Amino acid sequence: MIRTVPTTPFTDQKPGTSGLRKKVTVFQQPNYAENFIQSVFDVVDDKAGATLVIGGDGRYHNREVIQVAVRMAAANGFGTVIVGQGGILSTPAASNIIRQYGAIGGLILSASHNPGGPTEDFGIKYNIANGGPAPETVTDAIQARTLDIDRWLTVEAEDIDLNVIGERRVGDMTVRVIDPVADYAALMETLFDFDAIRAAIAGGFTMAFDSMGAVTGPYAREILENRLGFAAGTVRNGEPLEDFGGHHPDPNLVHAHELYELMMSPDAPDFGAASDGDGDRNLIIGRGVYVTPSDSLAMLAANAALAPAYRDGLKGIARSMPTSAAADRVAEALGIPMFETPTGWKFFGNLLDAGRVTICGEESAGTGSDHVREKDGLWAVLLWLNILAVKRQPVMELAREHWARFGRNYYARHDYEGVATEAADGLMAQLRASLPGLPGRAVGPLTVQAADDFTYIDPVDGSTSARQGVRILFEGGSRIVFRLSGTGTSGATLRVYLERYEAVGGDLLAETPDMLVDLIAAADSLAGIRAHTGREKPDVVT
Ligand code: G16
Repeated sequence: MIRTVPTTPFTDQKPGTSGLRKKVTVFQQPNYAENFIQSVFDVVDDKAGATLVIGGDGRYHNREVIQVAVRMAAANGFGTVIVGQGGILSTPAASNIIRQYGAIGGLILSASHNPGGPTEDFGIKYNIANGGPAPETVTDAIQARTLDIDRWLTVEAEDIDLNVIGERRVGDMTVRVIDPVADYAALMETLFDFDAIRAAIAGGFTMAFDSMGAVTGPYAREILENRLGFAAGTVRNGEPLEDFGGHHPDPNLVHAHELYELMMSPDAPDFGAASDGDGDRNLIIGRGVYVTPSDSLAMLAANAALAPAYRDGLKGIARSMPTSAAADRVAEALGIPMFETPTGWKFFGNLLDAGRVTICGEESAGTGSDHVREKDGLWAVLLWLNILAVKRQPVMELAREHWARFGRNYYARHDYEGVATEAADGLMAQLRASLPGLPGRAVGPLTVQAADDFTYIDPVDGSTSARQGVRILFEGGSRIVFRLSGTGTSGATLRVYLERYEAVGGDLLAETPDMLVDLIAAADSLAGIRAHTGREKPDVVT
């Protein structure tokens, strides 16, 4: 029996860079999650009898919302819901399952790298039939619906047992609880040379993988320890916990500092990696060398042909605008197209579907390929392992050879978190207003060559996305980008992206902070960061 529950709109349900993210307490308000889920269902065409995937990163409130969503899916006419055992599906695994089982879409319950727990963050994201995040046309329609919604639909039914694999009925709908890992692990075996990696391990190659108490634990244990044969204990913090063990599951040098310290110590294994809350981000650290996400994209692209899936070469590479131009030089050398998109994986979907790119990456620790339509943390780790196993080279040597061939894009991102929204908006407004007068202006030893607010015109469907970040380009190839994060849940986060290119023959082995001193000073002088935010230094440097 379908029950219609009257409701009134919430005005704060605009999806951000990656779905709707709020504090758990916001999602716990009566009707809050229900309104958003119903708004999604109201904009999905052809759902009668269709398959929907539901899964999440296991954070606090995951199971409750899954039960609500299952009942609502039954009332909205879906034929089948596929859900991961325990309510678990990493974001890339969910993307794969949507594609593999021909689902119409999926609800991914995650706030990604944001902390979890009763007072922390929760999120809901809708992915479409290609397995990728809903594009802006869809998220705009969802938001519009949240503003005039007046009812949501559900059925009277008991909670389903999420812990037991198998089929159940909820109303007229079938619910399949599946092993969250099996299909994903099988896909990885088709992409990479597992035998080459096994041979390297047999030859003494070691690694440490930090799951950060989040969703990748079961995936990493199965693939790295069970299938590849890394020693037990290679996967650390491998149990998905509702509060991630109190950690911030963001794989960067601040939050994964234990791994970083290990990799810089004399006891370091050959390779270190970490993944985030929902398994789509990655951190790569070689013995004694941190690889920035932008460099990782470039190095993976340059060597991808060593993995079976990419043996025939890449069709093209895409990166988000704030990501460094390191990959651009690889694309040029390979003679393939390079695309620059706004921040947000959803912007890669059209390029991947149209077969114009094979590999994509972002400075925010996301890399992936056309095997799914999400960034994929373990995929990046496995491609690194495949490359290192074939080349039989330490990360440090591979990185040095790469820079010697292509030059080096020194890069850092400075985050100012929890800034008052008005202060952050004021800073961006003043910066935007100053753009026309900047070209030609000297800032310390630097001279502005060009300055704009990035606008993207999608080469596949022609859609335009404006105001995607302020770019200030200097003579000589250095660059500063300013934008406000679209994934935070309290106040605003100002992101300042700093990049300096050092050509072949230049100073390729310097310390990054030393190389960025002039740019850091220029960022403050151009944007008045201290004056607007009252902050003396960034909260996080990655
Ligand atoms: C999301 C998006 C990414 C984006 C990142 C940072 O990642 O999927 O494409 O680069 O947010 O966005 P922002 O700078 O707006 O905070 P995730 O891992 O949080 O889903």
